[in-house]
Amino acid sequence: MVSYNVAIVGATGAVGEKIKEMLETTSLPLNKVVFLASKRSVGKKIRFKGDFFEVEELQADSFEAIDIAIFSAGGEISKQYAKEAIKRGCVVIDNTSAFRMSEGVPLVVPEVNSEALKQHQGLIANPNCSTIQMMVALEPIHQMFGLERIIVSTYQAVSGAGMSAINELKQQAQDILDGKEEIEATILPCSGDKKHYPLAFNALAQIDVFSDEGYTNEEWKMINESKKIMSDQALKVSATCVRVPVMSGHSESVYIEIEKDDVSVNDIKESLEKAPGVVLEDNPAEQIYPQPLTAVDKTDVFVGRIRKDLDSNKGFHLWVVSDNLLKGAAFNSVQIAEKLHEMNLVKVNQ
Ligand code: NAP
Ligand code: 3JN
Repeated sequence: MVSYNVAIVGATGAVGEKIKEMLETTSLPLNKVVFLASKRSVGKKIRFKGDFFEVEELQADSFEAIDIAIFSAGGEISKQYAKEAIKRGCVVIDNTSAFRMSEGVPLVVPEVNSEALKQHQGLIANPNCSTIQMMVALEPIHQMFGLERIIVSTYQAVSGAGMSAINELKQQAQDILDGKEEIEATILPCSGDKKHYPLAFNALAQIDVFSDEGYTNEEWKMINESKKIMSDQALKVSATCVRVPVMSGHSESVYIEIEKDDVSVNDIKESLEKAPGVVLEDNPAEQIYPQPLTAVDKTDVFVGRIRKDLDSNKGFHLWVVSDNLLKGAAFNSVQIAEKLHEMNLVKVNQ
């Protein structure tokens, strides 16, 4: 029986740690897993399925005899090393934005467009976390009633910005509770930008750097990736992305306009109840609605607060929550690997 050698690139990071966890329970037959990171982490021990493994330094020849490489070490590392991995016969699943919009690179959410995997030429892109959970929630509605417009506002957890941002928020919260007057901010809202603001007890309407038309890069990712995944360049999409002081679990307030007339809230709920990867949590009478604290460590996308718009017959509002490090990144990547295996789309190197 086939079994795969898998490499995690960025194994010591916030996403890499979760990829390791997802590989501990995957249905993918594994021969071995190799943990790669920068020189700084060489020799660090990683516990996997009860055994300890040393982190190795990422190098081009790390990919000799690897079948599947899951990259999560930033776009520059993907641009430098994905081709080295592919040259050595690997299929690369890339968690960064480096190739998401490249022609010929499938951008895949398995519940939505796993058929696109058949087109892969060694590289598959994993979408942005905020896009993934929105696509899982909206695809059943898209299929049943057509979709014309999406207007989304996100409430994104700090874990989406990596380990150093998580540590910064914890320190700020502690310093504020300790009554310190100077609160240090050196990373958020965006590590490469000119100014930094505290996130603790705050909300920052900036994720990634500002770009064209006053939108940030995170907002452009949601706009462009949604159109590519749903194969609909005419889909109207707009986004406002906001960082909130939540550890894990992105929340989204999503407004949609559908194509069909006379669709009820119950019709929308029925389409979601049957949908793969979606859990409906919607009972206002019992105060039941999705929350990041209850979504964390789960691989599903939770949907609630479904309401018809008061002015538009084709407009609906939804509240969509998911664990950004799982369905938004690690789980989606491992699901892609499982699908590639099921569809016989991995070349085995040994
Ligand atoms: P993180 O916690 O800062 O971890 C970064 C990882 O990259 C660490 O393992 C780090 O290794 C490794 N790395 C950095 N420089 C390297 C180098 N020169 N060579 C080899 N490895 C290197 O960041 P994260 O939150 O896990 O995110 C990592 C990347 O994943 C992001 O940059 C982004 O592209 C992607 N991401 C995607 C999503 C999504 O929406 N799908 C969400 C979050 C992140 P050391 O520990 O040795 O430094
Ligand atoms: O901030 C978040 O909640 C998600 C962040 C994702 C991210 C962070 C740094 C670089 C990405 C991404 O996946 O789009 C990237 C990137 O690869 O561009």
